[in-house]
This record gives sequence, C-alpha cells and structure tokens, in this order.
Amino acid sequence: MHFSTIFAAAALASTAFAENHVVAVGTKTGELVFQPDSIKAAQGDTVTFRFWPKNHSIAQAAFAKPCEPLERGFWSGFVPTTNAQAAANQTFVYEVKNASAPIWFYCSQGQHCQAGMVGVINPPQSGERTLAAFKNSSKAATSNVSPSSTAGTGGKLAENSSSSTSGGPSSSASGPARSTGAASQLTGNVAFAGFAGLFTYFLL
Ligand SMILES: [Cu+2]
Repeated sequence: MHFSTIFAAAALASTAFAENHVVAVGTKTGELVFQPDSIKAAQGDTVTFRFWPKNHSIAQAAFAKPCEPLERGFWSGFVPTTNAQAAANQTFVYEVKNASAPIWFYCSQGQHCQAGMVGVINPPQSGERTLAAFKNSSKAATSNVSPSSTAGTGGKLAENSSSSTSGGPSSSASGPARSTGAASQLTGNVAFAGFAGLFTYFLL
C-alpha cells in the first residue's frame, strides 16, 4: 500500500516535466508533408520543427482558412537547405501554451499547402474538425499566403542541437554526444520524479 502511494506520487510529479515533440518539415526525398502531421502535446510541451530540403516554412492557420496566416499566429519564416543528409541547422521551436485548443498549421511555400503540407497540434477528439477535413479544404485554397510578421514570431528559431548526423559547414559543435546527453538528462528527470514522489510521500 505504501509502495503504491509512492508510485502514485511519483507519477504525479513526473507530469510536471515538459516533453519535446520533433516534427520533420518535408523529407529527405522532398515529399510535401509534415511527419508526424498530428501531434498530441500537453501544456508546456514544445514542438521542434526540423526543416528538410528544399525550402519550407511553417505558419499557424485557422481551421476554416488552411493556407492563410492566423492573426497573431506563429511563423517560422522560410528555412532553406540543400542538404538531404541532415535537417537544416535552424529549427523552429513552438511551446504549447494552451493544450485544449487545436493548433492548425501549414507550409506557405509555393503550392505546398494545397498539396497537403498541413498539420495540427491537439486535434479535437470528436466532431468534424479533423486533420483530414483541414487537408481536404487546403486543396481547394485559391492562394497560399505567408505571414507578414517577422520570422520566428510566436516561437523560437534555434540552432538544431538534436542532429547526430549534421553535415552543415558550421556544425562541428553538434554530434552524437548531444543525444547521449539528452538520454542521461531524461534518466535524471525520471530519477528526480521518483525522488519527488518519495519526498511527497514523507510529507503526507
Ligand atoms: Cu513546404
């Protein structure tokens, strides 16, 4: 019984740690997709968009207007890259501040939005506002519009630190050591969550 109390407290404590979700913007082979194109994220979680060739962007849209910028929505700007072996050094990191509202997005390059390069964070669990419906109406959009706001609006343009095969000209700082670091940090978080749970238990 005591053990289960500790376990419950630890599980509770561990929810305090934000998760990072990685989304590929385009692919090595030039497909016009986001992978994954549907992300389930909690409040405080981050979504890191990694850009593949040749030149994509990510902008927030309203469900009703798939290929148009949402007012005060996020905007990465265009992140060009020619390297098909690794994602661009620059990433766009978006923090989920409200997990109860769906966040629709698209690529504003050329006709990419119309080609189905759209996605969603936290799609509604029921009803007609599905990613399939959003994708369907994007096909009928008459134009694909880039936001006029500054690149990096509503998020953070950052140097990519998670690539272990980075081949960019100035990427000597990133390497396999980084992923090891992330793994040990995760272990640390889990250990801390356990410790916090134990601590909570002793306070009861
Ligand atoms: Cu694109």
